[in-house]
Amino acid sequence: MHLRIRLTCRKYEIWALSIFSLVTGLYVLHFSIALILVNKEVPQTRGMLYPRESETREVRSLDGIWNFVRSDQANPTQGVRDEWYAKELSKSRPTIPMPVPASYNDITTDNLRDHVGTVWYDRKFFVPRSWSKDQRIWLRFGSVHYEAYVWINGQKVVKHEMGHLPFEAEVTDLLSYGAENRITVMCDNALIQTTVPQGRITEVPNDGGMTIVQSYTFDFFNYAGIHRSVHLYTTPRTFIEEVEVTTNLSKDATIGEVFYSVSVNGSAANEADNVLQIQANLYDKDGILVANATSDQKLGGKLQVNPVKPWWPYLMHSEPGYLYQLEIKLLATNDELLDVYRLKVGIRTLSWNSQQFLINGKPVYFRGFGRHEDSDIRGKGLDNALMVRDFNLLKWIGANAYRTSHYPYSEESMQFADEHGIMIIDECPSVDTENFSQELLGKHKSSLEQLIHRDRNHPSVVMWSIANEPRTGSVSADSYFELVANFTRSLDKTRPITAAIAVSNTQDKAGRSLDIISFNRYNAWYSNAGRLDMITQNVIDEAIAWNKRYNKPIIMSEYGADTLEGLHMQPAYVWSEEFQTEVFSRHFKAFDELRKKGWFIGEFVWNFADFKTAQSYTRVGGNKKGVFTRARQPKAAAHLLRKRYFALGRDLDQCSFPEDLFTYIADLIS
Ligand code: BDP
Repeated sequence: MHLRIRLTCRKYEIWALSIFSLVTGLYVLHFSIALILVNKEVPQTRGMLYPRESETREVRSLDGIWNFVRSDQANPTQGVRDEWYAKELSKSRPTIPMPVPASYNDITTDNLRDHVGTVWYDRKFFVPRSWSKDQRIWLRFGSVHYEAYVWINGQKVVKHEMGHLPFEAEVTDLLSYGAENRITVMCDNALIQTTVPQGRITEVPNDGGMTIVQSYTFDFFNYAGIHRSVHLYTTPRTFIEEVEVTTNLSKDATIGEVFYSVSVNGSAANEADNVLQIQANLYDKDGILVANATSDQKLGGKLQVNPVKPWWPYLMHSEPGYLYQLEIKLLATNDELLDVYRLKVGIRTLSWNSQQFLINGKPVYFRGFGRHEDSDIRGKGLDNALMVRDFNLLKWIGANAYRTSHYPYSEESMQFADEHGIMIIDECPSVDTENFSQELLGKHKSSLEQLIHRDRNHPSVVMWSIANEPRTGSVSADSYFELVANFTRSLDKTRPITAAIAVSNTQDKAGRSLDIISFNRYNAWYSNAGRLDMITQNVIDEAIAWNKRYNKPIIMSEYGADTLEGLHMQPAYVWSEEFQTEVFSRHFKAFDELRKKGWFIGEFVWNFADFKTAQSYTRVGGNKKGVFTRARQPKAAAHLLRKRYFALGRDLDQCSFPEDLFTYIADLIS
């Protein structure tokens, strides 16, 4: 039997055998010819507010060292069949220690890195006796890549497909209180043609017979595992389940408005004679109450702040990233306090037209990066030290934006971007999208639904990116992206939609459905390698062509050159630090020409830092297009880029130069 079918059966078997009874069907090969796509509903996420402590809520981390087992590649469903979740993993198989959060791939010294299929994690934890009292307990994962199955004390809890996005389930009735409990997670890294992102699994001959190989066209390593924190948290029986916030500013930007709407979950919400109320209090950075309101019956309302401090991006204002704290109190009829949840709110407006993108009425010129969540050893695992270092570098270099290429980044980094005034183009995990199918469309839409549900309250999120380098030249791409874009718009009308496109502007079929056109191009690298004299005019011509075709604002969302730190060659030669510096400089010339046209609104270097990819003869230990090394140290081009980003900041937004921007050379040069 062909492996794809065998794997299909195996996967099918997992679902059929599993206590989840989630029989979702076979892997299907899809051909994009004459595809008729139907706009079906997608499941809506509920709840999942970031876990925060308050006087009514407790949060407990389950991060730490877990026990880990890898399944046999040829037998990925064995653990489900043999019910490994029913007892400690170590009773079924020898376990090894595995850190959480982290990718598992680079932790061991054997070939776990290239494992395809399922792996298992478990750990024990105590639940205090006090938690048994009249409240609800939730288990929440920041992200598990790609698919997760979770059990508590051997009982099914939740299944979630799609990495980089949170999921949770109530576990109140599954826990033992004042006693030890066990959590078991099975994680599957297999990507196929109907996962987001797509991949392939094939069976190929090797020296030992046959082996299973995972392949994908996207250019970053398919790290897997429990990538972000695992939390247990408590809520009252009736609790604040959702908070949605939008903001507005008066024309002169002196008065701010915060619109909030709240959903409540719990029995008290359903009792006819119990009129729940929301008390909303808004505090400024010094903790001073600046606005408050008590909703009358409706679970929502408006707060007015006068005078307001709007949220501004870094280097566009002397006090960027200004955040208020919104306190939401849920009260019962008798004024009994049921629940309290607090979140940060930035007050700002976004608008766009065929030429510009504006924040608080001021045109924005993006100067930023495409990035990756990637580092040595921990792979894509959340790492606060790395996150803070990255933000320090972003600010050092004078960037005001980045794109979460090519998947949603951690919630902690979104909060950090809010605080620091870094604008985010928030990308869903659809990368190199092809072989468009109804099933893929459903999952693609679901990825956007989950992303928007998670990130809609972040002032830093200024745009949604619905794909990176989709194959938008095909006929089916036309209706596919129209459906994806319209769906995104139906969820959020306050932000524009883009996609980073790599097909030529004459072939593209997605641009008509977008608000802002972003294009990726590697002049002097993938085309005309080494030809520094073939960059500037090509970039100008292509940007003009995109604008002519769609009459929309244009961003260059990727450009760059692989660069081996420490390799110096004069005259510049590919892979050298001189070459990267020259490539940047030739692009800057093009960007300055384009800026004069009024509709060119941003430049994003590829990439912020070097990152790991699948093995290939074009990659030396990974993709080296970083302006910083993987260890987050600057390459020569970083110093050039820094001068440009601050020069743009001063010219466009009147920011001041850092004292060390220019190195003293001689009195003669000013
Ligand atoms: C672009 C992709 C990006 C790659 C980059 C490259 O969007 O993910 O890493 O090329 O090849 O096409 O460096």
